Amino acid sequence: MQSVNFNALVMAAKHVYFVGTAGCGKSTLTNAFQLWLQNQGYDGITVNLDPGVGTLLYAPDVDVRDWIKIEEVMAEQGLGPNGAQVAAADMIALNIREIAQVVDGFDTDYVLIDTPGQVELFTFRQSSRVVVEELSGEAASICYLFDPMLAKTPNGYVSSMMLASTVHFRMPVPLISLLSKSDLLSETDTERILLWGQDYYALLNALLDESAEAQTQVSIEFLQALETLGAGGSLIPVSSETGAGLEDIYATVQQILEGGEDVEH
Ligand SMILES: Nc1nc2c(ncn2[C@@H]2O[C@H](COP(=O)(O)OP(=O)(O)OP(=O)(O)O)[C@@H](O)[C@H]2O)c(=O)[nH]1
Ligand SMILES: [Mg+2]
Repeated sequence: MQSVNFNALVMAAKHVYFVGTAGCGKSTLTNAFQLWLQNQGYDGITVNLDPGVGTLLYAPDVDVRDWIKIEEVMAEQGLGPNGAQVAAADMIALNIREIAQVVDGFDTDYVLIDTPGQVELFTFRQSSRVVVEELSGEAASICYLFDPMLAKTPNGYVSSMMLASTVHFRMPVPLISLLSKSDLLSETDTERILLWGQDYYALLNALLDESAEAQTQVSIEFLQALETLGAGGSLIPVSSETGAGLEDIYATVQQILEGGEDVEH
């Protein structure tokens, strides 16, 4: 009879991908969450998956730019920045076994993965799915960051829900929705946004109150479809600035990937 190594399953590092639209706070949160983990006595390494990033505010433990640099792809293949990003995404997938070996070489509780700002690249390229499967397998989870300025209006909130649902649809791994940079929102705005995540009718009413424009009608149709599909759900408000919500990210990832058990330290 085949035996299962439960110890290996429990001790495996948990992988968290930070995903979201350009400038929503992925890199800052990757860094803030690593520091938070370290302050709590846990180990966490960071992986930069963006071959096009110029300067990062933290020094990643594993950096995809050691394999692929966007400027070199542009020069060698005669591509513009966007075409080069697409080519680079495929090149990362081709090198992913080697990158995964380097990541696996770290003895760590958490692997925090900072993804490129072009969320559609991560979402729609088959190569990204290969990267997640090869790098993380069963240990993968995604933190999807809602941009606070977009999530503030009912129409923007539904658009963000659609993006998060698309990411979830394309990447069949657990997805945790975060309200990013919550320190930039007033308490009233934060409460309103959090209510929309918990109460379908509150969001529907907010959409109806917002305007009678055609755009709102479209949002309502989308919202109804998302509700039927069981998409959406509560957001965790977080801030890399104040540290709010970082503990909640930790608790949720533990809950999802390890059935609520705390890592030993
Ligand atoms: N007030 C506040 N500002 C933040 C927070 N997180 C990030 N920022 C700021 O938002 C801007 C973008 O942050 P990044 O972390 O670079 O965002 P990103 O999603 O990695 O950006 P791209 O990789 O370019 O898509 C920077 O000016 C950050 O200082 C936060 O929690 N609170
Ligand atoms: Mg970034």
